[in-house]
Amino acid sequence: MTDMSPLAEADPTLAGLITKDAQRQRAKIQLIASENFVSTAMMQATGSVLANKYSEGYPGRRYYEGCEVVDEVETLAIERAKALFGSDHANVQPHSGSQANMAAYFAVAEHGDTILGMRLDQGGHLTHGSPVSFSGKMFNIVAYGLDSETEQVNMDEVRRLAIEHKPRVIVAGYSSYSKILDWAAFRSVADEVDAVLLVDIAHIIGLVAGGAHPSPVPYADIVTATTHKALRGPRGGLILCTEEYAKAVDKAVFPFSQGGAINHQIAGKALCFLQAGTPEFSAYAHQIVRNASVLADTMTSLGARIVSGGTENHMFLVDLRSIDEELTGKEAATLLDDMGITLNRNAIPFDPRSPFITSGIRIGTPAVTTAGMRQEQMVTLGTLIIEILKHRDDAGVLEPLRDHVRELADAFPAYPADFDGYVAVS
Ligand code: DSN
Repeated sequence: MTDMSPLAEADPTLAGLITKDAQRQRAKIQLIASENFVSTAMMQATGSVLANKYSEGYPGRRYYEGCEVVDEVETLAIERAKALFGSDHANVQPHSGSQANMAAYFAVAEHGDTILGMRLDQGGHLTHGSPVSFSGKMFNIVAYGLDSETEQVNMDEVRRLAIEHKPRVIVAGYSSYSKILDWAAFRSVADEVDAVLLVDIAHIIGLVAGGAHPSPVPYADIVTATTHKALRGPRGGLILCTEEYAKAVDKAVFPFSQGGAINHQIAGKALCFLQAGTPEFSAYAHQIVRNASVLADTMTSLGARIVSGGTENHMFLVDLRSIDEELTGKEAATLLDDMGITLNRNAIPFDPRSPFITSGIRIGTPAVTTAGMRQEQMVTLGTLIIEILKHRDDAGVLEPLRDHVRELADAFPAYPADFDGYVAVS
């Protein structure tokens, strides 16, 4: 199959690398909370001829001729996004979640305005105000963290900071936090200080779409997201907003922060919004949450401390010091990957170690749920992770555990064994 494909003929080196990564994805258990496995239908949509078309502007208002079909594709994606999430307006052009956040900020704020967001080292995202990101460099950032006792967002603290600093924008959302945020409480604080409420659901968009997590759309002025995480769509971004901010959001995406729309990715977004509206997807989203909960509970029962007291979504952080005071996130993630379980190290709240070393790991269940794993496998997986970490210096214990991990990965493959990693052209 491989040697017949146009890609393998044109560039065997590249084709070989793609196949090598398909094998990596299949051979190891994928627990990175922001990753998933797209369907081959998604690969067809995103690998289509729509990649050839330039279409700066919006449907019906383009700067190029020949946009009549991509207009239909983008309109399809917009209408499906609006229907799926119940929003007034959708912009499906952001190239990524970071681009979506940049456009959302500049739709409602000026360079130098104050933004209140969650600290990166306590669960937020780079674009919520980290000093190394455009957000921290271009805006005056005030950050809220987690309560040191509960390791959860304290709305009294958010309110206190909002009243003191009068931000133009309040950001609710995260990339490593396992509890449900109180959207109504954020709305109330935003109203009190006359701020715009921006909710970043990049991580939980699939859970929201599937009804497995409360939706912020009724409360937020603007919602930003990615389409490639729990939603299982193409790599890209999305902005939803009320009618009031529609024009400003569109202008902030194009021409302010982006050029041409990436039409093959927009086609993929149209497809994923269709798929995410089905009962099957809803069942999938609920299973992601069940799997995360069982995995966290299993690890807790074996002595691990889960940050924030557990999980209510698709992910959680493990405080590795509860397993071994000396164990770092870097060492744990490297060892687990070598053993066949891929995840990432992650700072835990109030982490005494550097962000490069960390005291935690982040675990997420969207990808393993796509691969077909259920609660039974989560119990096995949680036990394997703990056993590996507890016996990290004992090769005699690790070798049989490696075999066990491989058996589990083999029983729930992301893709068929003979899949090249790219769709065939018929
Ligand atoms: N890098 C993503 C994550 O892993 O959470 C967020 O953008």
